[in-house]
Amino acid sequence: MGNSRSSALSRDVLQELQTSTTYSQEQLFSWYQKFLNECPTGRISREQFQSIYASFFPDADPGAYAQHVFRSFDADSDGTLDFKEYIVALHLTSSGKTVEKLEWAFALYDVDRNGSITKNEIHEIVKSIFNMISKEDQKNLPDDENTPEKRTDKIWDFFGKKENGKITEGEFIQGVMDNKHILRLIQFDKPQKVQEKLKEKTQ
Ligand SMILES: [Ca+2]
Ligand SMILES: [Ca+2]
Repeated sequence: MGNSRSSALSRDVLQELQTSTTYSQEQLFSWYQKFLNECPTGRISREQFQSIYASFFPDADPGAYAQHVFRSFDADSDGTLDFKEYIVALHLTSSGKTVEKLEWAFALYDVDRNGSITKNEIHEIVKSIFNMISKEDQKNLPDDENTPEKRTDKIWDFFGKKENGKITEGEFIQGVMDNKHILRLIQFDKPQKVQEKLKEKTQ
């Protein structure tokens, strides 16, 4: 199991998490112990993260989407999720405020992390979402959003940008807050369920 360095939760991290989430010190301590039981190294690798997704989508191909979600949680881009990143992710996707969730959605769609979203980036994420929707369910989607291309066009048109334009974080958050249809188009509810499962596992 972990050595002394990985088995103690540092005061700094604890304080930061108490400030940035609504979790109590007791909750954080108890999650940390469980996190270490599941991940003795104190870090979740991209492969572990993807395999969790794969286990929830046995009939689909969640690989690409899982990669994007992982990137959006890996705040320091070191290729692993440490306890802090993991708790921030849980908080965002479960109990976070709408605006925080949209900040996270923006990070998910900003594939190259340059602070704005292009139409190509929307297409990339929407494609990965479609890989997780069964062919059967795809048939039930409205005509103007039943392919990744159509859905991308619909989202892009809503923001009123030129084909090669960019959406800033502020525009993205305000736009989605103003229009619930766009919220539905940019998200996929099953990853939410995965997050809840992850949370159950650590509670
Ligand atoms: Ca990291
Ligand atoms: Ca970008």
